[in-house]
Amino acid sequence: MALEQSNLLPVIDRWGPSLAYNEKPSQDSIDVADRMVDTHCCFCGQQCGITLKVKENRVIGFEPRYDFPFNEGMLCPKGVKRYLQGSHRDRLETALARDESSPDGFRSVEYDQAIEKVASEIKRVQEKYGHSAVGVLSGASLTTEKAYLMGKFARVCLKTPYIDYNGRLCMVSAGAANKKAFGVDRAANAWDDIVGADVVWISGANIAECAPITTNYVWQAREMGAKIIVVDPRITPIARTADVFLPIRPGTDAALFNGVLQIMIENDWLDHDFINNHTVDFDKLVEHVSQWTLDRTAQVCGVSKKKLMQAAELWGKASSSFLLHARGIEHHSNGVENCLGAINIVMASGRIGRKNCGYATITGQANGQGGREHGQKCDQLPGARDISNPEHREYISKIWEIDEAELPGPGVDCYEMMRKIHSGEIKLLLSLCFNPKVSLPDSEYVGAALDKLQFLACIDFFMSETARHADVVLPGSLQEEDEGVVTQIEGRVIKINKAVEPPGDAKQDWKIIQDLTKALGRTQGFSFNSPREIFDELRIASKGGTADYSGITYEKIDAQGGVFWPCPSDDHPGTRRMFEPGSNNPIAKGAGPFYFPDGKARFCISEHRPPAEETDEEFPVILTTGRVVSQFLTGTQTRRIGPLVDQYPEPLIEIHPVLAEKLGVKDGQWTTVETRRNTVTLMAQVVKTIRPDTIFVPYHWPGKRSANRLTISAQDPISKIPAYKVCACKVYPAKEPPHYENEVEAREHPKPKLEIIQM
Ligand SMILES: Nc1nc2c(c(=O)[nH]1)N[C@H]1C(S)=C(S)[C@@H](COP(=O)(O)OP(=O)(O)OC[C@H]3O[C@@H](n4cnc5c(=O)[nH]c(N)nc54)[C@H](O)[C@@H]3O)O[C@H]1N2
Ligand SMILES: Nc1nc2c(c(=O)[nH]1)N[C@H]1C(S)=C(S)[C@@H](COP(=O)(O)OP(=O)(O)OC[C@H]3O[C@@H](n4cnc5c(=O)[nH]c(N)nc54)[C@H](O)[C@@H]3O)O[C@H]1N2
Ligand code: SF4
Ligand SMILES: [Mo]
Repeated sequence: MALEQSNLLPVIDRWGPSLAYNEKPSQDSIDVADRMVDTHCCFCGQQCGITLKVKENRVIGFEPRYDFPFNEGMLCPKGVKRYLQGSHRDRLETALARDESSPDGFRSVEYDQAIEKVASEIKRVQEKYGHSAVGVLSGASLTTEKAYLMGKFARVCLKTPYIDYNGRLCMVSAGAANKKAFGVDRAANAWDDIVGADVVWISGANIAECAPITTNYVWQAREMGAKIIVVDPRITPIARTADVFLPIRPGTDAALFNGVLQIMIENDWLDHDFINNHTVDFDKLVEHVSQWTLDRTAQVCGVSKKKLMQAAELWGKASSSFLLHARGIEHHSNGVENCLGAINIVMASGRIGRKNCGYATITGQANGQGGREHGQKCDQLPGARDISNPEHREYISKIWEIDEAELPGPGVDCYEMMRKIHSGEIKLLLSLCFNPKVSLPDSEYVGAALDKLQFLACIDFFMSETARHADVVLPGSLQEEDEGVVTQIEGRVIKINKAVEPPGDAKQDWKIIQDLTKALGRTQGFSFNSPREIFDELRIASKGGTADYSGITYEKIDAQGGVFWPCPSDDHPGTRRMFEPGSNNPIAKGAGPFYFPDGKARFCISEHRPPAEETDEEFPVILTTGRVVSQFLTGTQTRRIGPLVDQYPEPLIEIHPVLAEKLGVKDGQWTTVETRRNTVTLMAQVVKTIRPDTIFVPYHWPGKRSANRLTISAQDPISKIPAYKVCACKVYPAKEPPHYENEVEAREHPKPKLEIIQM
């Protein structure tokens, strides 16, 4: 697409030349490092190895790190430029308190006073309204130690059931489906099993932009003769090179998988031995999918019968395969069913638990995997234990040295917490590593909830859009300012190493949380002196759970270049491939490889349900949302990194020429998208790489450019994931250009004043 440079002028005028956002850009290029720190990228779940160049207390650059086997030195643009954020002038170096008389709404305050203020508000609210009037939001970009601490902090210190995390918006549909089918939630294989597979199936994952290193594995597989099947409403870069591309109608993946399984059954492309010996309930599924005839599937999914047959035949006849999916099938009001559909075609083929026979969801955030295992989910305790299970409660209560009766029960998902704020049940919120104002659907409702709170405290290193609603903002730590473990996309536990100290009054997040416990006078169980001490407790807490880390140590991670969980004892090397024949686990106890008492996997019916909001005469176009390569999530970090902004400065509306023509929309012109919730006006990008009934808008921007002003808050009933990938909209040429100038942009927030004002 040729976007005229002049169309972008308002953007460039407003933001200035890219490197201007960093304090000493010209200095950086000539500085010589005095230390090199091997660590990992702070952004996506692939967790590429990277070496940071450090001078004094400043990260000044990076070197590729070839010794980490996953990426072998390769990085995407975000990994290359991440080092620029640490010295950004917007970095929060003091605590801030709301001050309406200040031009930017906040003033700097002493850190200790800010902690006292948050603690006194927690006490006040809990004394008046009870413990559960306080809620906690947490994040999967945090290290596992911090995630563990947050779960313990909410339940033991605050005594509230209301904690949930941003992974709720991410991989929970896959997690729930994996637990239903396999009894455990982790990628079944390491990525090297992709290379050598006959067929690679990729559904709803834009790997070139969102998991770029995964592309390399797929290409290596293709070099060795693999056929590639891609299912996506857009011709993504990987789809351009696919052998079979199915341009699916958004929201119909369960139907597609059912249709493929039906073809497999009709042609007997099944592994009967595997089905008979290692699974249950295939019969029920056979009956269910019989309704998914080729005609019906093609009609519901909006793809040709020929392509469906081709995909089913390639998959059905293969002798080895790897199926990958991501949010494209998970961000739906029937996201769990979609994932079950994917798992069903894997299990019917019997191609799991062996070399080059694999299945995985592509995790999202840096610690998307580890962050969903150790108790910051509303219904979970460490080791992927269940907070409603009496034995699990008893075990964790002992470790936390509390009476089991004191341990709160399950809470609610993070969107339900917003509803509870509206209904007045939750009055105070503490948010760490979450930017719900931009990331949750129907964001007007979310903003109104944040403003309704009696008190909001945020811990962040930048002034996020959510933090702008806060009463107190506490300056937290960047990834390179702390150590700890994360679990990357393959289930490999790796070590993040500290490169620099947090600047000014900023502190490691775990220290801030412990300072709060001190100020609350509830320190029992919160006297950790380091992440290592937290990890040592976490190891014991996870012992015997499905996500067993008890045999993992920092030293073992260093020695082995990472340890795959489960790793149940000191002499255990870790588990690279799950579900291998003969493998053992704490639930099956030798009965079989899957995590159920009989050791068998479960076929579960994957029901097709239409999207929560279907198109109609008034809103005839499907809106789907997602990502671009140079921006990350709500953009608080990447919108501050000049070269990444330059790569994709503004959200664009991807629209097919046929639809554009019909609606009078032109390339590079301001275009309005309207849903039942709100409107957004952005520039159109007319491309042939999208279905003509669908538009795509990336969601990394706040305010009036935020895609989440448009999205619907419908959720999957099981996983509670929001349906970001489908809602109904109308699209028309904008009546006038949008006015963004008056909205407070993250990057326009001036550095907090340095003088310390008494609170
Ligand atoms: N550059 C970049 N990389 C990232 C991130 C980022 O923000 N930026 N975020 C990380 C995180 S947290 C995540 S969760 C992952 C997300 O990684 P992905 O899931 O790969 O990314 P998305 O863009 O959300 O959506 C993927 C694809 O789903 C397609 N899609 C939409 N609706 C449907 C549907 O109904 N069915 C099917 N089959 N496909 C559909 C979209 O066209 C899109 O190409 O990326 C991680 N990596
Ligand atoms: N429309 C639409 N909406 C979506 C999606 C979509 O595809 N479409 N995708 C969803 C998905 S998959 C995801 S994962 C969510 C992400 O949604 P969020 O988690 O809300 O997004 P982030 O940008 O990661 O916000 C995290 C905040 O924490 C801060 N932060 C990051 N690391 C740390 C840390 O270590 N310590 C501290 N103290 N702060 C930290 C960042 O500066 C940022 O302000 O968005 C979801 N929203
Ligand atoms: S964002 Fe992901 S793919 Fe890019 S360098 Fe970081 S970890 Fe690697
Ligand atoms: Mo995500």
